[in-house]
Order: sequence, then structure tokens, then C-alpha cells
Amino acid sequence: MRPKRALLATATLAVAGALTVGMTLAMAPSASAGTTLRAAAAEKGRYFGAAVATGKLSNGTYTTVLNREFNSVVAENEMKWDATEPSQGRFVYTGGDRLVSHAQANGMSVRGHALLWYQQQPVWAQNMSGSALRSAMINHVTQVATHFRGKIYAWDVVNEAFADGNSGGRRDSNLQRTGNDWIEAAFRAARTADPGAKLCYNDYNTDGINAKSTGIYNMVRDFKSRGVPIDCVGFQSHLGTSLSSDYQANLQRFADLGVEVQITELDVMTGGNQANVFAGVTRACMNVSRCTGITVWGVRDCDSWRGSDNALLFDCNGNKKPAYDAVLNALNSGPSIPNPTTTPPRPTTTPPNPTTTPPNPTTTPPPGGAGCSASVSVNSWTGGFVATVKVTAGSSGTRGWTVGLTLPGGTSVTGTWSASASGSSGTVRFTNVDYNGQLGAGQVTEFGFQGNGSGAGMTPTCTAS
Ligand code: 9MR
Repeated sequence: MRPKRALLATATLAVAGALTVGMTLAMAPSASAGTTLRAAAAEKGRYFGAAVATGKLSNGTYTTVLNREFNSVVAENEMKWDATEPSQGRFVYTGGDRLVSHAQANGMSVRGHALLWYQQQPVWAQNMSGSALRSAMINHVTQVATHFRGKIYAWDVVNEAFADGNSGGRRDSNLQRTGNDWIEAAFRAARTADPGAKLCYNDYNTDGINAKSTGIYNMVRDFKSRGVPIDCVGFQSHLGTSLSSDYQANLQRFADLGVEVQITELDVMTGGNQANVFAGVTRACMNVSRCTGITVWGVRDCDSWRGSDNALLFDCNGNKKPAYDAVLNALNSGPSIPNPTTTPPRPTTTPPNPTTTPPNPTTTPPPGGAGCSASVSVNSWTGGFVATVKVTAGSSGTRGWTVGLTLPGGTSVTGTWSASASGSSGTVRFTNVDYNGQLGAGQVTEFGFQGNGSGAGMTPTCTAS
């Protein structure tokens, strides 16, 4: 969305007199309350993310806040089509890879944004149409999702494909003109390329039940009924000075279709209600059990595309604003996801590398028995931690593996990615999932889990099959 359009949208919200969010700023945090956004969200089985401009990762103020407060990142621009395929068939992943490395080093999951969007297309794609464009766009989805395979928690496969206003229909674009089935073709290609990533549709001006959100709702319902692979819907939430009273109800109706919902680009116009609007969005997400995380669209006010709106949670010096306290309180006051192991902020892990030769499924799998080894690294904070476990196959490779870990007393697992866990406290066994069980001799894969309590002193054992 271009800034002009967003401001118009926010003005409309204000003029429409949408209900101001209720006051719930001051609930006392519980004894185990998280003291950072990432800790507070993780305690409730969720992530709290920020859009990152990788050029700013060398700015100490920026990176200090980012690493302390957020456990998910999304590239503000670096994974878009113009950045990743500047000329047809020539792929550039420098910025995206840099962000993924930063995430892996700091216990963060990664949202991928965005495989197909009518804006920020490279010029060569803007000039294409018809079947040539259709092939080029599907190839783009395949190549980019393959490159980042295993590293992305959720991809915005398609961004902003619906029209504003009352039509409830698709937006005209060169992509749309390749045929109305372009969105499902993109989702199918993405699923094939990275079966582990959650696949999202992402849009703005969907902050309540309106014609546009209903158009998207109908598409998601249709996709679910026909088995088109869609896992999540992103609500950008570039907001004005108030929050629609049916914001939560809108999230809930999508969740009821069986998809995850995520707040993907949250920012809020400054003013007396900013903290309340931020808190209202956070509460709405917490109240919807399939709402797995919130991403704000930048770290500090001066990092925001909204310029003088001062639309974020930190001022330019990295100081917390009242909106920060409001969000933290809302996170600490909200319910946990009932069964967080089904909604893991998965991949900060090192994935199977698609450029190496994959195990050939038609040959006999490597014999088991020669073992494997595992090591664990823990990123902890007061009351919680994220553990990354590296599994290394022995000389015969593995067909599958199980890692056993004994957790310290009072510690429990609240989410797992790239493995399935049996048990959540005491001795917990983590078994490979379908895409990372087969390892060649010496090959390495990673999985992770997050927990409440302390993750200190865990010694993993590894058994190969
Ligand atoms: O924040 C992004 C800004 O740096 C880019 O110049 C702009 C280009 O259109 O895109 C901004 O991010 C947009 C996001 O990718 C999709 N939703 C709307 C966001 C704000 O415009």
C-alpha cells in the first residue's frame, strides 16, 4: 500500500466513528509476566515480531531494541520480487539471507514477505502479461520459496490482491489479468517448494467486517473447501486513531475457517488513543486462539514508513512509549494458546539445503543404528527460553531420529518446531518430522522448542533409526 492510500484509509476509519477501544491498560502483570514483548508473547505460545530493514542492523540502538524485544522478524523490503529477482532468472538473496542469519543467531522466527504483490515488481515483470507472466510468477514463487525452504515460519504468498471499497472483488493488476486462478496457483507452487512453511494471504483495510475482508473470507472458505493449500491470513492493520468494534470478530470468523490469523504490519497513528488501539489489537489477537502472533511494521518511530505519524512502540532513541506498556500488559493479561505445540513459531532452524543433493527416495534409505548426536543451545530470559537443538547423523546416516532431553524441574515445553514432542515436562522425546528424518552421513539438521521456566543444563541424547 502506498502511504497516501493508508492515510486515506485511516482517515476513513476515524470519520466513520468506529468505536474507540476500551480502556484496559492497567491490569497488574502476574508473577510470571514477561518483561519484554518477546518473552510475554512466548509465554502465551505466540510470537511478537518487527519488520526489519537489514541496512539498520548495524545501528546499535536499533539492534539492541530489536534483539531484546522481538522473537520474529520480517524483511520490510528485502524479500520482495524486485529485490530477489532483479532480472528474470537472476536471483539475489543477500538481504533476505542476512535477515535469516540474524534471526537464527537471536532465537527469532522469520515471516517471509511477499512472494507475489502487484507493487514492487521488477520492471521486467511489470512489462509482462499473459502466459509468459504466469510462468514467470510461478517460477518466482518456486525459486524463492525453495531458497528459503525450512527457514520461514509463514510466507505471505500473495499480498494485497483485493480491491478497496465496496466491490469485495479482486484488484486489477497484471497478475490478476493472467487469470483468476493465479492466487491458488501461487499457493500450490509455494506448498510444493516449502512444505513446512505456513502459507498466508495478506492484506490491509481488513480491520473489521467489511466488503473487502468479506471478499477475502469467501476466497479462503472456497480454498479450504477445495483443498487449495492455505494456512493463514495476515491482517496488516495499518491503523488510525480508533479500532473498529468488530476487529476481533473479524479475526475470529477467519479462524473459524480453520486458518491461523496473524497481525502482520501493525502501526497506529499517534494521538491520545495510540496506546489504546495497540492494546485493543493485542487483546483481540490474544482472545482468538488461532491468532499466533503480532508483527509491528518497524522498530522505532523514525524507522516507520508512516513518517511523522510516530506510529510504533519506541521513539527514535529506542525509548519505550506508552503504547509499549499497553501492549506488554495486554500480552501478559491474555490467555495462552490452548495447545501451543500445534502452532509453533517454527523455523529459525537450519533447513535441508535445497542446493545439495537430496536423499533419493527411490533408493534404499541408509541403514539405521550407527547413531546420531545432538547438542542444544539455549536463548533464555526471565521465565522463558528458546532452545535450538542440532542433530548430526553418524557415519551411516539416519532414516529417522529421536532426541531425549530432561528438562529442569518447573520447566515445560510450550511450542516445538521441526520436530514433534512427546510430553512437555520431565523427560521429553523429540522425533523428526517427515522432511528432516532422513540424513546422510554427517548431515546436520536443527529443530527447536520454546518453554516456560529455565532451560539451563539440558543434555540431549540422540537415537537414530
Ligand atoms: O515499508 C515498506 C516501504 O519501505 C516500501 O517503500 C513500500 C513500497 O511499496 O512498502 C512498504 O511496506 C508495505 C508492505 O510491503 C505491504 N503492505 C503495506 C506496507 C506499507 O506500505
